[in-house]
Amino acid sequence: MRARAVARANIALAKYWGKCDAALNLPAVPSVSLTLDALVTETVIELDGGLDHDVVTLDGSVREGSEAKKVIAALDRVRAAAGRSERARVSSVNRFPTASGLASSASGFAALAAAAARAYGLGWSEREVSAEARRGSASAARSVYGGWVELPAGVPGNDRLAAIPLHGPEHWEVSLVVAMATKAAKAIASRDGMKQTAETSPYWSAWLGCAPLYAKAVKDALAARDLEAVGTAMEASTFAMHASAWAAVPAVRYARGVTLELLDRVRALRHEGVGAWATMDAGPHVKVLCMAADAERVREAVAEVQGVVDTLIARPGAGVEVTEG
Ligand code: 2P0
Repeated sequence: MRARAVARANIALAKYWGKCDAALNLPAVPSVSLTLDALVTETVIELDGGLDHDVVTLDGSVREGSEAKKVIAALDRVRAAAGRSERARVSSVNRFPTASGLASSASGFAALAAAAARAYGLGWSEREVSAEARRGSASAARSVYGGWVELPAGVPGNDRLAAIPLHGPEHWEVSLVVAMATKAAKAIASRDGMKQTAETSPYWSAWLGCAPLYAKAVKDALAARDLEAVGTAMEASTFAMHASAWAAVPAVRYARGVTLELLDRVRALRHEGVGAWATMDAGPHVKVLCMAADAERVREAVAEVQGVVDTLIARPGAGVEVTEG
């Protein structure tokens, strides 16, 4: 059996940061995201009864040890659900338009869950694929669906948590302009950064208190297609997440000088009359939400900020697509 899946990255408008159950990888707070068209992972899985271990290839090179561990753990869960034991060859390629240092775990684990479920003959619904993707990486649960997606907070011990599609990609003509601040790998993995925040930051409980309010504000404003209200809640969620991380001991800080310059430029764009709002994830890049009609102007403005190494314009994208053979 051979299956191929294509999935796209997503960016959170209301941020996920921290877990309520690390063993089951359940998020402590709800998050709301937009799946993007521009950042694609393609994964092919082929079962091979002659193999005595899984062979994992990422971007053309075979990965072993810790790099393959989370992929093999996902295959083990799918095999257990299917009552099967054959090992597999997994080959995954990130078709990102640039060597951007942008996160690929969301698209990667969404494509892996969908391809593995199909290859092992499970007739899983999107909801079941999303729950499995969440075990690999919580943000991956959201990439199973296209467009605007919510991942509710988890309940400790409940492994069925999956993302919920809110609106399809056609809901709203927006763009997300990505300004890349470096092409280097991130300094602190998000999994480690959120753990350190939960364990040491005095602002952790404040984050747990405000994150659900921002997620609700984003959802309500999305339904009304109110860009200013979405952008305002998105920035509030972003800065609260990063503030909780900065206050960890030692600090978890992803922003660099260029990141702050970009935030200033986005605020200046608003003073110039362009509706543009910024978000950042577990890295120094800045992503700017704006109407599609303003995307090129926003891209030109952020590209001029000193230290920006590349830019791209992403649009709302589709959910996971899986084919056999
Ligand atoms: C998000 N991030 O909501 C947030 C905002 C980064 C900052 O989801 O531990 O790679 O694998 O569940 O999904 C990054 O965290 O973490 C992330 P795990 P994941 O998009």
